[in-house]
Amino acid sequence: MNAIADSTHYPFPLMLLPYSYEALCPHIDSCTLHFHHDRHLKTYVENLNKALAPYPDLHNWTLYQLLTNLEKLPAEIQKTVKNNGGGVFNHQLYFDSMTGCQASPSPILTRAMEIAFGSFDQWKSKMAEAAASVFGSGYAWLVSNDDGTLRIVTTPNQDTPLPLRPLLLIDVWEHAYYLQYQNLRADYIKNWFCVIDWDKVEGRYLGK
Ligand code: MN3
Repeated sequence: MNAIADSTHYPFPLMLLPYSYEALCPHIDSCTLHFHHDRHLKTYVENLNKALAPYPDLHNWTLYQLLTNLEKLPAEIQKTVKNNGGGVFNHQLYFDSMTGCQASPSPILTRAMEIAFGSFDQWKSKMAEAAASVFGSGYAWLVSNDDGTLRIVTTPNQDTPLPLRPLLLIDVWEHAYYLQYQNLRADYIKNWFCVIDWDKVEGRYLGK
């Protein structure tokens, strides 16, 4: 699924995990995935649908449309849609950016990383640094600009980097790692690099 091109609208469904709860072990354990997907994401989906329920005019809007037109929404639901719609968007993309099958970036992506960051390893260390630097809850992202150049950004809370094109993100809210890693965010970040689904990242980069 490409979350950017996703055409789903109200009532937004709870996405299925694209792998088993054990698939990312030992890097991310099944208990963490159960709580993160079945409880945290589910709550964002429910709250988003609840906020939109009284507004039939918005029921055919996609998540992308809602999140990039927040100022056009009724004032009383703007914040709720930003937080919960962002929570749905970010988590769908996060879960859909991981795999239990080891892989590495393709030559196209590797080349784009070399241009933007010097090398794949330098991208890794800059991405890890960005993820570690998020104060409190938020995300570090790999995004592409309109001209195809790559950059790293961070966002607080459930903000998204839209309309920049998101390729990959790491969730550094404590709920993403605390059950398994407790306060050791750096260890979680280091292991997250082992479960990146590079096929999906490349698909987003190429606009598929
Ligand atoms: Mn999360």
